[in-house]
This record gives sequence, structure tokens and C-alpha cells, in this order.
Amino acid sequence: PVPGKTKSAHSSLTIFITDMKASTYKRIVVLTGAGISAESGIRTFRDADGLWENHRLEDVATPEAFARDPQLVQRFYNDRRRQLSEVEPNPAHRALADFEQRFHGEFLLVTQNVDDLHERAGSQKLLHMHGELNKARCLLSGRVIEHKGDISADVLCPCCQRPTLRPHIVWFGEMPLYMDKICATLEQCDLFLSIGTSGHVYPAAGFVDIARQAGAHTVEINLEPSNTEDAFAEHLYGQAGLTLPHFLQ
Ligand code: BV8
Repeated sequence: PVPGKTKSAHSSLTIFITDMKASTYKRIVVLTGAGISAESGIRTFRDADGLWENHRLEDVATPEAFARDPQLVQRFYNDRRRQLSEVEPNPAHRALADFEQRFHGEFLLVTQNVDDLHERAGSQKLLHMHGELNKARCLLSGRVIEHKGDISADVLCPCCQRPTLRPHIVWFGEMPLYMDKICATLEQCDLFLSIGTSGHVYPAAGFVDIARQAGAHTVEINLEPSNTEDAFAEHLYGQAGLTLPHFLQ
């Protein structure tokens, strides 16, 4: 049988048939979201009901919020950056890194996450489309620097020698990073895996459509059906730390 979703004689029962292991594909794109870091102890956006200190995410993770109250926004990211030193990659991160090492085809891991757990698990072919907590960006020069500590008014940009640093994070209303590379790779892939994302935030939530139109097999690996579950040919529900090592073996 070819991989895909087929409806049995009993129309209510859908049998998902995949007889091909991930390693038999040639060009794989993986998208991850907050759910892959949940078992490491990093709260997902849904767990927090999209809130932080009773602020709606959309009211904190925006350029307008930063212009209105830079200290509040810096504190939001300083808190999350500090938490990185208290958490470790989990088996889901490690399963992806191990698979990348032994896979002989083309592989790209695109993450919506801004934590550094994929890198720390060993992933290398990795793009952070929404930026990274451990980087800062100069508002004047646009220069991006590694920055693991707090960002505050007394932390100067090394090139401008002025307090002009913002988190290197893609906020709502800002263009995600690496979009040309991501879309070009999606248009060529033969397997698209979406792991630990609720499928609410675009353009990431639309990647499955690009992959499907390219003829790729599409698999959603999540704790529960996402907002875009119907776009996927196959579904694997459960905790990623348990399902992924098995799926990618
Ligand atoms: C843009 C950094 C345009 C910040 C983030 C249509 C098209 C284009 C844009 C839009 C559109 N409609 C609306 C928009 C605007 C907006 C948007 O999508 N809004 C939403 C709210 C409707 N999009 C944007 O603004 C984007 N920019 O479109 O620019 C443009 C064009 C030209 C010029 C300029 C601009 C930018 C969006 C990026 C925002 N930044 N992150 C930060 O982190 O602080 S988004 C942020 O929220 C995350 O990065 C992530 O992407 C998103 C949260 O989603 P998830 O990762 O899915 O997390 P969530 O908690 O929701 O779900 C977790 C899932 O895991 C759940 O399903 C759960 O069941 C599962 N799970 C839990 N535990 C486990 C698990 N699964 C497995 N195992 C477990 N153990």
C-alpha cells in the first residue's frame, strides 16, 4: 500500500497506512513547535493559555509592545532565557538529532521554538524561523550577536557601544527568518513531519500545504489533533518523547 490516508468500507473508520519507514525517504523536512520541548519542562504557549504574567502573548511578543514598554518585553525574554540553564533536551530532541546523523538523504529541521534544546541534543541542519533566545539584535545596525545573559538598558551593543539591543526573536507581525530557504526545501521534500505544534501560527501552520502540494507524505506527530490535522495524511498522537524515538528508529 502507498503511504496515505484511506477510508475503509466503514466510512467512519480511517486506516492510516504507512509501510515506509522515515529513513526510506530521500528529502525530509521536519517542523517542530513548543510541544517538543514540553517534556524538558518548558511550558508551551497553550499550557500557559497563551498568557505570561496575565499578559496575552500577542500583547507581549510584538514590536508595538516593545515600543510601548521595552522593560516588560525584555523581562519576558530574560525570564525565558534564564530558564534555559535549568532544562535539558528530552528523548524527542535526541531522536531527531540521532536520525539526522544517520540519515543519508537531504534533511532540514525547522523549529518555531526559540530555545536551544535542538542544538544541545546535537541537531545541526537546523533553522530557527522565529529567532533564538540566546541571540540579541542591534536596533541601530541590525547586527545579530550571541547573548546568553539578560538584555537590559546597561547592556551595550558591542559595535555601537549603545543600549540598542532587542531580543533576536520574530514577533507577531514580523517576517519569519529563512522563509525563502524553507519554502524552496518544502517544495522539493518527499516527507514532512510536524512535531509538537498546535498549527495556529502562520506561515508555519501552512507548511504542510506546501509539502502536500509537492507530493510529500505528511505526518502530524502531536499530543492531540492540531488546528491543521486534516491537512496531514498520517497522524501519530502521544508524548513526543515516547512516540518519536519509535517512529524514527
Ligand atoms: C507574519 C517567537 C507577515 C515569540 C512566535 C496568515 C498568514 C500570515 C500571517 C498571519 C496569518 N494569520 C495571522 C497571521 C499573523 C500571525 C499569526 O499567525 N497569528 C496567529 C496568532 C493567528 N503570524 C505572524 O505574525 C508571523 N509573521 O506572518 O509576518 C509579514 C509579511 C510581510 C512583512 C512582514 C510580516 C510571525 C509569527 C511568529 C510569532 N513568534 N514565537 C516567542 O516565542 O515569544 S510564535 C510562537 O507561538 C511560537 O514560536 C510558536 O510558533 C507559536 C506557538 O505555537 P506552538 O509552537 O504550536 O505551541 P502551542 O503551545 O500553540 O502548541 C503546542 C502543541 O504541542 C500543542 O498542540 C500540544 O498538544 C502539543 N504538545 C504538548 N506537549 C506535547 C505536545 N506534543 C507532543 N509531545 C508533548 N509532550
